[in-house]
Amino acid sequence: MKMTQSGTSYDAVVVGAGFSGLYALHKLRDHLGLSVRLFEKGTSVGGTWHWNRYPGALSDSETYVYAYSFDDDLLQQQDLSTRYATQPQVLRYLESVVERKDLARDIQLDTTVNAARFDETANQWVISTSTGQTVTSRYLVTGLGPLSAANVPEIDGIDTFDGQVIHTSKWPETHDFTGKRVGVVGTGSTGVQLITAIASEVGELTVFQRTPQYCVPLRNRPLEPQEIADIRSNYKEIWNSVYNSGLGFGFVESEIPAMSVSPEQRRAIFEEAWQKGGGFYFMFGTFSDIGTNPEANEEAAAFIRTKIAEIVDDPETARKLTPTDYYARRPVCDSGYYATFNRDNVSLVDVRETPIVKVTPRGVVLSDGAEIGLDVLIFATGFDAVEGSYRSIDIRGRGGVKLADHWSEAPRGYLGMTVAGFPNLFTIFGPNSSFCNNPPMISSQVDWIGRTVGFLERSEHTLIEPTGAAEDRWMRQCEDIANQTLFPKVESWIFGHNVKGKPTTARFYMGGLSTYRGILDEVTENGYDGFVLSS
Ligand code: NA7
Repeated sequence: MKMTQSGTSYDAVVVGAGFSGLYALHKLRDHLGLSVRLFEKGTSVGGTWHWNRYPGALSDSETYVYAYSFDDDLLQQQDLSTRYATQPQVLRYLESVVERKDLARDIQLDTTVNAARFDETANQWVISTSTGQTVTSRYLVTGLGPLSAANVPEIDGIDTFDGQVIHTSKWPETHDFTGKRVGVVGTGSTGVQLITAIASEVGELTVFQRTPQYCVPLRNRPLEPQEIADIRSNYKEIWNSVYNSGLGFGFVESEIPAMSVSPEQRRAIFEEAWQKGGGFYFMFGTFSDIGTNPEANEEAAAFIRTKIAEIVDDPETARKLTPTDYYARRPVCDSGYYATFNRDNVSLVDVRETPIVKVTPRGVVLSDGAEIGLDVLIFATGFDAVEGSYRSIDIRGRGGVKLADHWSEAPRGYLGMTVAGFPNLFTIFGPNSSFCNNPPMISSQVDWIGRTVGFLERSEHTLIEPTGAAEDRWMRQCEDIANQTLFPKVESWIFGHNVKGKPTTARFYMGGLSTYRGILDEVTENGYDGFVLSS
């Protein structure tokens, strides 16, 4: 840090203290010896795991791969007591990283970055914060998270509601739903976790579902001491296989097409996966082509539909819960979701059949005139994904161009981390990053950013930015790969369908983690192919 006439100056400013920002701070400060300031708008570190404190919040990646891989001590210390980690466990893990790596001294909490402008005369970023500070830095690294800007539907009369309104990503410090009439809008990964967790706690629960989901049981459980010992003694092989896989979840991805085996074998493989648990395993560990071949997809979908019919007692409720479209969204994992609807205090409203028309002081009115009395209305309605996190910061690059304008037709970026016209800006998990288990994706990007900044520090160049052509090429590549899958054929946040007015386009690189890492290596080895380096 330097004090200059224009204020405080750092080598790098990092925004966000989640998985991305914490590793970026460590990498830039401790590996490269730079002065770094991290600004975080929350009252504590953790990012997603700070904000999403709703009951039932849990990582769908197995605990041992929902971690940083860069430090053996951190790996050995990680709490592996359960197969999947709950929100408090993940938060504790991130807090322990902050402690062990002595990161807190460079983190400023309760501070929102409002604006960041690239000053072309001084070749630096000028960053202003909610605390009235203006600081400058040579590098700006954003770790805002692809799923952090809440998506709250506009419903007539919502302001008149006498009860409590909550979005799951802004969960209150405390809550007491005992005996209360609670409504939950939304049945994505969040809604499914929340609904299952609170059903036994509330008086009455009404679930407002728009699109039914294919859910596969997670089967969380304590890990046996032997399993923990095996993981701890095999980290090298584990991370090697994670980084050499398509999705980075720690299981072997299937290479067998679903229709290449007999119907009996197929059912047995699905059943085994259903019992083993994990939605990602079910989709990618059973057969190689569930996400790409309509016939294979239908086999998986039909298997799950049969399970719904077996689990749910009331045929009408089962009908409403049963999806008919492709099984091609981010796989939803559950811990007893469908069975929750067998409880006497839980009811399901299909808002495609009977939409919510308004909210009154007493509750929610449906299109058939029915009023559902509520004390609490919870929105599990997801996020303005990827670019949504950037809307609240006024980021301006060369020529004063606003990032929001550069992204008006679609969020654009090269390799998911850099943007044309915005020198030395590194967007961790920015548009068209690799779609896979998040920590290894984030680690791959931060390692690349570290390598790139290290290169700049050693070279005569001071600035790096991608060309517009490289950005276009990357976007086309991401679009082409996505179109080879069934995912764009179904509406979801992955392509921006969930927020009114958002362009629907590829927001992720779906070519697999190992290929993505190979591309990053290649770009570096070819002298930063697609980039302009300048002084
Ligand atoms: P998702 O997966 O976007 O789910 C949001 C849910 O809210 C989904 O069921 C939506 O229905 C529903 N929704 C959204 N807007 C409305 C309105 N206006 N009316 C009724 N229902 C609505 O968000 P999550 O938080 O569950 O998960 C996001 C990711 O976070 C998840 O994939 C993990 O990676 C972590 P729809 O399906 O769009 O019809």
